[in-house]
Amino acid sequence: MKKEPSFIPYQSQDFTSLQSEEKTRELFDYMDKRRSVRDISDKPVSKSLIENLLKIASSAPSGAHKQPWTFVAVSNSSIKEKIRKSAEEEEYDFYHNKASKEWKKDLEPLGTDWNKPFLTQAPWLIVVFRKVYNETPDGRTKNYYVNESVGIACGFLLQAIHHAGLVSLTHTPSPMGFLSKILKRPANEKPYLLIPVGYPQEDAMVPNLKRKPLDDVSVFME
Ligand code: IYR
Repeated sequence: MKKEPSFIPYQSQDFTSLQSEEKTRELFDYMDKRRSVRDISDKPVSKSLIENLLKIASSAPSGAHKQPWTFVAVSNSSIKEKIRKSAEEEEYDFYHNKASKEWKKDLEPLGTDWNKPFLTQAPWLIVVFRKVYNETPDGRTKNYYVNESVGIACGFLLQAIHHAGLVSLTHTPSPMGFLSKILKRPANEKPYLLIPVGYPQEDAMVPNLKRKPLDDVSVFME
């Protein structure tokens, strides 16, 4: 039997256009201060705060509303140690063998290397998995636009982390298969991003980057 869609009224926000402009100017100033931070302090962050962040991430739109993601939040020190050890092995190989000259040159302004102390310093590591399909008691079901959906959810997550006064880093050790093993994830879940979260160290430094002006990233056709 065909399922009838069920609809409810959309709860709109009713701002004037002036209010919207003011709000978006303020939001831009605020979001423009968000930076990827590697100098993360070990100051604790409560589990309930992390739960709120994950609820915000999971409110993201997704293909056919399948919400094809799992967020694994790790505060356990011995698991963080294991993740750091494996990530640093991959990163050592990347910086010494795999990375092309061009790639290493592009990374120079970031000052990165194979050392990843933030993976044990940060109070939480949020490991995002994308669910390529679902395993249900009745068999496999499909997900759609999984990369797009999980990418959007991670964007929501990064904004929420900033909103909470915390910092994060979108870390992508490659390959990331070790995360599935250490975190014992099923075969339908693939690692997507490793996001350490915490307060910034008091003396945290970030690269002096400039963002592209709007003209370089947009085209208007009026
Ligand atoms: N995964 C490595 C290398 C790296 C790659 C890119 I692209 C970056 O923007 C930053 C780092 C690392 O985390 O050091």
